[in-house]
Amino acid sequence: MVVASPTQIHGERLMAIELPVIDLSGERSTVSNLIVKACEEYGFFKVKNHGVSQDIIAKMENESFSFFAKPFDEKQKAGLANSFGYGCKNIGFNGDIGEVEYLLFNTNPLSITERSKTISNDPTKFRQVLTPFPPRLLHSLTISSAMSGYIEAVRGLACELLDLMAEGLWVPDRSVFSRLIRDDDSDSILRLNHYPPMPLLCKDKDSSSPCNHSKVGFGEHSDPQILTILRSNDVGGLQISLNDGAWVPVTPDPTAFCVNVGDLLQAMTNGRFVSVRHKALTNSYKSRMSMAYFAAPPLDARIAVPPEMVTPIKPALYRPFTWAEFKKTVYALRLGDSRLGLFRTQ
Ligand code: GA4
Repeated sequence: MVVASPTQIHGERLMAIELPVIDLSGERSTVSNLIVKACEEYGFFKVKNHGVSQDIIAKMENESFSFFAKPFDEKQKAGLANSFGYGCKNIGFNGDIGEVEYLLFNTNPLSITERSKTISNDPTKFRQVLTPFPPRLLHSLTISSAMSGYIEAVRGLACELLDLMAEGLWVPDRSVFSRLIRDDDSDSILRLNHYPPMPLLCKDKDSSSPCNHSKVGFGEHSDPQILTILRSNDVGGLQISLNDGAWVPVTPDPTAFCVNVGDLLQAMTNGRFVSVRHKALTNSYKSRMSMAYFAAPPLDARIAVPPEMVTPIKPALYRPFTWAEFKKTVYALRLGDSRLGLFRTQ
């Protein structure tokens, strides 16, 4: 791990470190130990030789680019800003705002089957359909074949990583985490984010020094689900927060996936893995595009720690809860609010 000296930019301490890069083609037990170490120390790591074909990624990225290149009113037809569908600047339901436009999709395989009936040959034609699965949100989108191929591939990667984590943690039931994602009722989602270029702003108009205030694309938060598999183009912007409050910029690498622990995985590992806060800043002259797969369990899944991870020395940190209960709390709060603390046993 390379740790360079911290730099101070406009009051914010930035630390230049590189996240662990884990080569999935390595020897299995070595790989699983490296993953566990990264999840404990950083809650974030990158994977290479991940098995997701560049063709699948490129097709998905092209579709996303052509969608975001459309005129605003056409994009708006793709759905509602406050449920699944297209959104611009507004994040969640409680007034959070960022310099981002996005598409949110429910990746439930049953909904995909339903949606694929309406797949169009024009990949830019995402349009709204009604999902027949109450009590989920009613609005959903058609999913193209490139998108379902991508979702399948990243779901497979998420499951493989979760199995490696269980192995590295010596949990006897090796599919204890991945089972939740493989479930047909998994509440996993895919988010496509587009951060348009934002010219740098200067707070002090009279200052002669160069301006360097990147705008916040997606504010500081932790991911509520189990695991996030993020892929971005070659434009940086993602930063993660270290314990001491320093922000670490993550170097973009379009050939790798950036993986991070979500709140549920922190709870299911009894706090051994950390769900780390992160944010995305805009670039002053280039578009940043990211595609995040948030691997989540079914709504009625009970989130609990495998019994082997609870000992008299390390008693259960969180009470058992369902994903539905946790998700309700997440959506009742602001983006940057901490939620896991509300589920602690003591
Ligand atoms: C953060 C991670 C995912 O992007 C997301 C976000 C969700 C949303 O945009 O609708 C939330 C945010 C995220 C956490 C707090 C709540 C919910 C916006 C918000 C203010 C889709 C998710 O699952 O949680």
